[in-house]
Amino acid sequence: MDTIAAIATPLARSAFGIIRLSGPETLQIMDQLFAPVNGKPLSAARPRSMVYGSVCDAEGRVIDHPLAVWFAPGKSYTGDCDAEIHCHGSPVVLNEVLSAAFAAGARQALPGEFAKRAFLNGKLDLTEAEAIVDLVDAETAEAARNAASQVDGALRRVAESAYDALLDVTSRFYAVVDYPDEDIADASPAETDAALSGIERSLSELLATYSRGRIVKSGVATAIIGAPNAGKSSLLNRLVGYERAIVTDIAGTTRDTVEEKAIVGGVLLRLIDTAGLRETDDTVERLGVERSRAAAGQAELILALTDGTAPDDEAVRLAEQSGKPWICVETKLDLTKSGGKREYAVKAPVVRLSNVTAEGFDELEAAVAGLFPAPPQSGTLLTNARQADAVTRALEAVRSALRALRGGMTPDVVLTEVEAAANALGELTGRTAREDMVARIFERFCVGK
Ligand SMILES: Nc1nc2c(ncn2[C@@H]2O[C@H](COP(=O)(O)OP(=O)(O)OP(=O)(O)O)[C@@H](O)[C@H]2O)c(=O)[nH]1
Ligand SMILES: [Mg+2]
Repeated sequence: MDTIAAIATPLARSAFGIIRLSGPETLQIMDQLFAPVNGKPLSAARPRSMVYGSVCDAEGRVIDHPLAVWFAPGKSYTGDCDAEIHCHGSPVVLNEVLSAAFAAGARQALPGEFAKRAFLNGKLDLTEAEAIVDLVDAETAEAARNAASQVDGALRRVAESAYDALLDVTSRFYAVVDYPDEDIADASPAETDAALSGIERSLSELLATYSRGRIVKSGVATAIIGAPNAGKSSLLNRLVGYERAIVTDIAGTTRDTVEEKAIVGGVLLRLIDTAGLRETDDTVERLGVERSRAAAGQAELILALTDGTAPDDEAVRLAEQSGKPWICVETKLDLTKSGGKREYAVKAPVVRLSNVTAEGFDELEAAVAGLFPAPPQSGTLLTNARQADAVTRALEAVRSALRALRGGMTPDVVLTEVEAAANALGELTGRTAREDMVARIFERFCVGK
């Protein structure tokens, strides 16, 4: 195994920047690069304690005065010997120090290579490794909280306990199949049924978290539709907090779709502002209107706008027919307050708001939060398709095993299904993951992770 090095922080001017090393040569390389002020080499310093000193470039000229720390094998992130150099955050300094590390024998780390080594050394399972990426990429507090408890093993524990329960079932079967003459207290079909039913329940609960997990991680695709001048672009701008889209009093201002993310009611929305829905002879606008309909078709949430001063309910009808979650939004409340309220006979929350005064936005936030309620506890949300796929296959196999058992099939048929379930769950945590799959997961990481 060789020793790898990478810049672990963004290459931008900042207070600090960190270079990370891992592998058997780490301490030799550090002793060449880094001269502690106390005169003792870093390798003689206590692990896990910061040492102040200077670093030199490849020609031996001092380039920075950083802090350095090393971690002993077995007591490090990767499980191998690791070190970090905390430099001042100058991209030039960081690149020079990295070059000096290469000159001293390290090589550039590949994306995710530190985390992959940690996985191969048994320091992390795949759910924990994936959660590190999710934590760094988190766009809402809920996403960060979920990722943080997954880094801490929340999902691994659920998966492992189901995995262990499956192994327990298989081991009883093997005992009976392999030693038919021994008087082994084999599990009765009723006990096996109870064990498998328990696993079935916990896996289906886990799988049910995926819809929330996807929302938490990737956000909800949200189409803002309505007649021209209904206030779609004004609403987008309000929600994102700056003048993202052009707003004018000319009907047909927005032609193309405009996308921006915003957190509304604690939910990350991927908002799509669209062209106003109307019949038109203008070629460009007509293409825009087609895009509006397509956006509504692909959305997971529709905000159907209707202008409180000029009722036109086409968007409301479109949303209602879509069968998707939607909110009926009447705009221009500041102009309609004195008049009577229009009533909407719709099966969706109705919100009246003003893009000018911002009145009614709390109600909009509440309506979104009501459509996508947060689960009571986080940490065991499945957040990616790979995880959901593994759990789906495990669940299907457990259900087949139960069917075989209840249908009075021979034990080996049940056993085959139980083993298939254990294998699928093993992929979730990485116990039984194939090498190419593991490689693909870590390629998603950035360099230095
Ligand atoms: N008084 C008032 N004016 C609003 C409100 N919302 C939008 N407007 C005005 O209505 C006009 C149209 O607003 P836009 O946000 O461009 O409407 P749009 O739905 O994006 O229109 P198109 O892009 O043409 O489809 C602008 O003059 C806005 O200032 C509101 O809540 N109250
Ligand atoms: Mg617009």
